[in-house]
Amino acid sequence: MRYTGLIEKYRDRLPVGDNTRLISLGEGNTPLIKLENIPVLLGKNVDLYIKYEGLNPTGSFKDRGMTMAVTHAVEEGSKAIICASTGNTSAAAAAYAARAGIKAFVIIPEGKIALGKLAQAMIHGSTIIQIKGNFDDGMEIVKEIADHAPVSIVNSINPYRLQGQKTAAFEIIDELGAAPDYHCLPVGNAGNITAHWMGYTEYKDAGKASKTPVMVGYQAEGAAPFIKGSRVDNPETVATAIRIGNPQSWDQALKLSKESKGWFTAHSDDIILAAQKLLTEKEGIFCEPASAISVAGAMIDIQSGKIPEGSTVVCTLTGHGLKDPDTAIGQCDQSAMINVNPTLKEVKKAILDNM
Ligand code: AN7
Repeated sequence: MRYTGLIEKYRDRLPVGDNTRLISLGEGNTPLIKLENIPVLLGKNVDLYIKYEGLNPTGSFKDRGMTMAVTHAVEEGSKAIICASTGNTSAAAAAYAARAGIKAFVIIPEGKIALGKLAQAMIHGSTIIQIKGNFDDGMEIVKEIADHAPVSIVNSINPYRLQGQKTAAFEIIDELGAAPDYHCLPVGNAGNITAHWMGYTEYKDAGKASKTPVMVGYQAEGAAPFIKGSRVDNPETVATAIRIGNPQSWDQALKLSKESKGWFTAHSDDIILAAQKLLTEKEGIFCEPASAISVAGAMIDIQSGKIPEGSTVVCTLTGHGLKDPDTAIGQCDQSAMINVNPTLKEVKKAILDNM
C-alpha cells in the first residue's frame, strides 16, 4: 500500500472526518535508527535509538503538526495561515500552505534563522515578516493577530498541531513493540514533548503499550527557562531553533515531566555542537544543532548512570542538518579541503598523504 501520510495512517486517532480534504506531503513514517558506534564509545550497554524526524518532507518534525493544522484550517474555510517561528515552523507552514493553495505569513526574528529554513519560507512563496525581536516577541503578536486579520494561527498553541505531532510516539511503539524506557527531546516551546506524552499515554490507555517512558527534556544553557524555573528575557544559543525564552506549553510540560518522573537539563553550545559532529562522524547521521542536544543530553545522562544500563532510549532528532549549513561548515576543519590541479598525480598524492 502506498504511504500517504500520517493522517491517513492514524486517522481513527485524529480529529478528521471521512470527507475531510487532507493536506499532506507524505509526512511521518520516519526511520528509527539504532546507534551502533556511540554506545560503544560510551562503554555502556544501552539500546540507543534516534527517531530521524529530519527526514520529514520539509526536514523537521513540524510537518506532523502542520499537516493536521493546515488540513483543519482549510476545512474551516481559512484562506491564510500565520505563525511566529525560529525557522522550522515557517518552512512547514510555507510548504503546506502552498500545497493547500492558501497564503502563509511567517514572522521570524531578523538574522536569527538558519539559512535553509529561510530559503524554504522564501521559495514556497510565503510572506515573510522579519521583526527586530526574537521568537517570543513574534509569538505575542501572533496571539493577538486573529482579532485583527483573517488568518488562522498554526503555532503549537493550535491544538491540531499537537494532535499531529503525537503520532511520532505511536510510530515508535508500533515499531519497537513497546514504549522505550526513556524518551529524550530538545525543548523550546515544549509543544513536541507535550505531544509525545499525549501519544504515549493515549496508546497506553488503548492497551497498545504496557507503560509510558520517562520524558527527558534538554534546553540550551542560554535559553533554559525550564531549568531556571521562569521565562528568560534574552535567550541566546547557537541552536537557533530552540532560541526561545517563554515556552507556550509551560504548564503541560511541567505536568508531564512530573507524571513521567522525568527531568529537564541544560547544556552548553559547545556540548551541542560536539554531539552534532559526533553523530555525523561516528553514525553518519546529520541533524541540526537543536536536535543534537537530545543525543548530547542522553549521552551525559547515560554516562552518569542517571539513565541506567539495560535501558531502551529514544532520542528525537527534530531537524535535518542541511537546515543550517553555515553552522555545519563553521565547525569543520577547513584543512579537510585540499586544493589541487586537475591531474592524476596531484589527486593521487592528496589521497596517499591522507590515508
Ligand atoms: C529542530 O520553528 O519553535 O519544544 O518556530 O525547530 O516543540 O518548541 C522550533 C522548535 C526542537 C523545539 N528542534 O520544539 C519554530 C520552533 C527543532 C525545532 C524544537 C524546534 P518545541
